[in-house]
Amino acid sequence: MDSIPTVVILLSLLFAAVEVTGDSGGDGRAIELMSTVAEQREFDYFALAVQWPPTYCSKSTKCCAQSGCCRGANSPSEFTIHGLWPDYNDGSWPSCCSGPAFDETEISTLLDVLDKYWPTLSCSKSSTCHNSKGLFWAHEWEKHGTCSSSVTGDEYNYFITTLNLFFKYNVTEVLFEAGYVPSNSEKYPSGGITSAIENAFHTTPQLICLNGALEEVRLCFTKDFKFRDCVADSDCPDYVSLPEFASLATRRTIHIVNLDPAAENFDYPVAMDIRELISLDDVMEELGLGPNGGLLYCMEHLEENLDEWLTEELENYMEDDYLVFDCPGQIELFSHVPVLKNFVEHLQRKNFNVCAVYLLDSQFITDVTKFISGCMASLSAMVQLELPHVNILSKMDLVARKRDIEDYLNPEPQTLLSELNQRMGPQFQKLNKALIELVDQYSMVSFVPLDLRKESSIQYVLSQIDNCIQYGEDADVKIKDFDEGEDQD
Ligand code: U2P
Repeated sequence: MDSIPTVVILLSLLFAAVEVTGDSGGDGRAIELMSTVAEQREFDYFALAVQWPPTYCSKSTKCCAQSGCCRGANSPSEFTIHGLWPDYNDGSWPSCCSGPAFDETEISTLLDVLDKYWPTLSCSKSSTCHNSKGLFWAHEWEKHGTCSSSVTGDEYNYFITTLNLFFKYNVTEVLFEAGYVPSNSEKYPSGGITSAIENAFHTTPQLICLNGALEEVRLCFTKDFKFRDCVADSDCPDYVSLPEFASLATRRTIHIVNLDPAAENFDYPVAMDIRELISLDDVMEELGLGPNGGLLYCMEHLEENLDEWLTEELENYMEDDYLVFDCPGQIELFSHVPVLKNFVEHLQRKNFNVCAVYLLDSQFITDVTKFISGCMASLSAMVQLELPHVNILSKMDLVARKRDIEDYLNPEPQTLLSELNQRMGPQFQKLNKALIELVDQYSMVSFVPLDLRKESSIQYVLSQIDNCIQYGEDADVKIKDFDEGEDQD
């Protein structure tokens, strides 16, 4: 399968790049196609599978709007439903039985509850039994719900039955009360977790683990919803973790590329560095140029060496890599000098998805005139680079009076105009109006605040950039015949 790399460009000036392949983000569940099986023999019992989202989400490296893994501070903090599965006593299960295809309108009254307690955790769309891709709920209904209809009835009843079981047997509550609380440092005995559930429900659960972390608890029921033993054994080691949500920002592999020949120190590793090609100090010394002329000389040298230096360096970053190009802040690079435009085109020719991220220092925004000037600089980069573009108000953690800045996050054009008119002489009124209309037309008056101290803020910024570059939305379909009894994850 061809890889479709992705690039983010951060300006102001940071230039960021992401490279994404057709990898599914480790979510096999969502990318397999299944063939429809018309009739299957009657099942023997039910398994209710509830999953621990932080463990499930530790597999995914991508964010997208639909994924419960990407809700930052609002990410699920308890076990959520994976599915209610009809099973056979021999350890196999029926799937994709004849029955109506998933219809969201059937469960429209349950959507809020399902979104919270049965969230989609993956970014890839789930395979349905009719060789198409859809919601996770569609997958669970068509694969399992259709095979349990002798007991759970139609689609609405399948979902309501599952929700009722989930609420009645609250695995999260049982484990938390027994002291098995989320922790990134503790390990808990699997036997203790099993005992806690046995004490509460008088049944033995099946525990499923991923890399030593508890991923799923399965409770088994007879067809009249009395507890019974599951057929398969737990697959967990003796001691397991129950991890807390880990930041996607820290889990994603990001490579920083320095494009500033005048940069001095970095507190983080730099994967590629223009200074290996050319440095401003050398240019100033050898050619007798000043800092600005020297910088432009360096950038033009970079342009001339795109094929050799950049192409060669980029070869080290193929599979699923996310590159951030940190650009020098000189405005001319984004207004009329074509170096960065050519740089971007080079990346695009190499099949990268590229996005510009414009960072405006929030401390700079002390009044409306500065805000408009920041917008114009960003607009100029937008026009020059012709890229999907995200505007960020950075360093929000350093702003003393947050309320003053918040007014600029999504301001009314009319309010901006009257503030501008108040600050400037009457002869500028026409110009002010034209400026505000321009800024409004280009949707520039919308900044995402970034506060580095807040996980939710970082997650939000990442999700904006991910949407922009379609990071995580390019999973290819692995075509695979559905084999009854085969693991789908
Ligand atoms: O365990 C991996 C996947 O196999 C399916 N499964 C597992 C056990 C069981 O009793 N019944 C069953 O269907 C699940 O597939 P999914 O619903 O995710 O497609 C489970 O994830």
